[in-house]
Amino acid sequence: MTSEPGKTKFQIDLRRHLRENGEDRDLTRLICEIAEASKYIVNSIRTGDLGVAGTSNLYGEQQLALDVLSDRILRKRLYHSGVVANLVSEETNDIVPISTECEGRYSVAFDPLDGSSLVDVNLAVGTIVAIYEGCELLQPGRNQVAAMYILYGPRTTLVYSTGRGVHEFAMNSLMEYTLTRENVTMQAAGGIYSPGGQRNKYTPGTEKLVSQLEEKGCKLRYSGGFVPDINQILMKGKGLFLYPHLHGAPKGKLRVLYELNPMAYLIEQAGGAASTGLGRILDLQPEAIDDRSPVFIGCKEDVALAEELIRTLG
Ligand code: AFP
Repeated sequence: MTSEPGKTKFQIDLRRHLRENGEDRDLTRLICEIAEASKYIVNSIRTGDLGVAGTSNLYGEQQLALDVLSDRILRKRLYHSGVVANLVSEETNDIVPISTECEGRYSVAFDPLDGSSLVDVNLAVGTIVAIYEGCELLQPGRNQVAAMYILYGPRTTLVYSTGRGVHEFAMNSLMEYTLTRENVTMQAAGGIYSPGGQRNKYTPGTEKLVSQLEEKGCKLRYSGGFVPDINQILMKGKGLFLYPHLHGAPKGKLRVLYELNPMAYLIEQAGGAASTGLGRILDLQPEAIDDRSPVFIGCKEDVALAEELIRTLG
């Protein structure tokens, strides 16, 4: 059977997918603007000097670190998109008002280049984005209207959800994002564990969890980049990532606004779960933009086991 031009799975681009999913025009625009920005970010990662912010390049020009550069690229796009009210970036950590109008606009929290220290050693990094309707950014993650990430690995992929499934796109040679996987779903329990934090700082509950996962034969897969680690779990449909509360760091390491909320939204959309160990990540009420939280995220049964052990053993 010959398929109608433009109808094959591989030819559905991001904008068309959003349109066919019946998404709001402005939200479509916002997601596509972020996708556009990522093309410049990937280009900087591939070709840019690995300079430290404030140093100059061969021509004596000021060089920017990749995370600072990525932040500027994304910020500029969002600023001129015409659909953003407020934004907050992990890079600057302050809420930037773009429009006084809240009605019909979106507020965006993003980490422009998560895991940026891994670029120097040529490991995968990513951009993570949380989108809310209106002006408020300090609200529970369950109120997100969309979340997405872009993974800069051997291939560049974009994963998004607007509450209607989780969909993956890959950047082709023309730098267009075309659909590769639609409605990604997760199984109930997994064979992978990604344990963040030093083990000698684990509490008894986490220690027991990790031992049980090891006894079950789970394989350790941890890259040090939140985006590739979550992407592996999401795309394989199995596994548990944890960055728990530690002795000396009761809130763990990862940030609620920029990292945990968007990833929790995507994982839940795919049928998984995300918990602090004591409750749902998406129900956290952030008090400050740089709030952190312990996290256990991935397959539902693995997260339930984590909650049981953290509740009983701490
Ligand atoms: P950086 O952005 O400082 O490199 O941190 C990356 C990150 O926030 C997240 O992407 C990883 O999952 C986590 O930290 C890794 O932390 P450890 O280096 O402590 O394993």
